[in-house]
Amino acid sequence: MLIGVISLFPEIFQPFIKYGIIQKSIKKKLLSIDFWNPRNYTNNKKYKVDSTIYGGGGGVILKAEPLIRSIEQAKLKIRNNIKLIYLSPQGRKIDTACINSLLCKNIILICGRYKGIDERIITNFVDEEISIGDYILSGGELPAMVLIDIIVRLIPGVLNNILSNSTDSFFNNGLLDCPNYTKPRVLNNFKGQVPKILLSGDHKKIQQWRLKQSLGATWLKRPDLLKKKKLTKEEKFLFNEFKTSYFKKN
Ligand code: 4FM
Repeated sequence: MLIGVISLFPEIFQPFIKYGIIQKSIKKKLLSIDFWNPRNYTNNKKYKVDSTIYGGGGGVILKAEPLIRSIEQAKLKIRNNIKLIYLSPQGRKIDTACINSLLCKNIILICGRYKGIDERIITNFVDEEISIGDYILSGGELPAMVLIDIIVRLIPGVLNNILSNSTDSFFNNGLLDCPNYTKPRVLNNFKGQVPKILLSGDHKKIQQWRLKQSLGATWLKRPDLLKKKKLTKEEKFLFNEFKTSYFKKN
């Protein structure tokens, strides 16, 4: 997968792409990330990339021409199957469906700064405007890294342990992950020791316990997710067991 990033501050991405699974997938050639800085594609002597907004009211936005040239350069390198994405709070809130639609594509991400970008970029070039949530950040760089991180984990071959991804929150068929424990077996003076069942070696029982805890965690922490989910007979049974012991304890 090829990712092109159009940003005034490509340095912000450097620590992010130098570590962990992003770096690994670049090394394995499963992923390539390139940067285009609108500052290098200005049409004026002062390298100006921003200008005031027509109609007044203050603030500046990114000018169209340096962005258009950056997009053209990025497209020269990436060439085919490109989806052009602009990250902004006005975009469609990122969700599973929207992520899946990006998976088989090369993408170009436009990171805005200041008060945004000239609307004609969105009208003429952008395929999808995406938001990572209802809050205002100071630029599109963090949202771009969030999006890259989400996508990279889903590229086949990137996570060597395919199971660890499929049991993560939201891929565990719409339920939150169950609690997990590791060594040491006992942490003195702390609440919540390792449940005995996890040490039993009984895989069937362990799998049931995990499903029950997932149902319980989703019920307590994200009831909105549980409402969306249709439970199987077994899940209903385990969920009832969870609630019974929860109400007994509280
Ligand atoms: C975006 C600031 C463009 C300035 C932003 C410009 C955001 C979000 C966000 C900030 N992006 N989800 N929330 N961007 O806040 O995606 Cl020009």
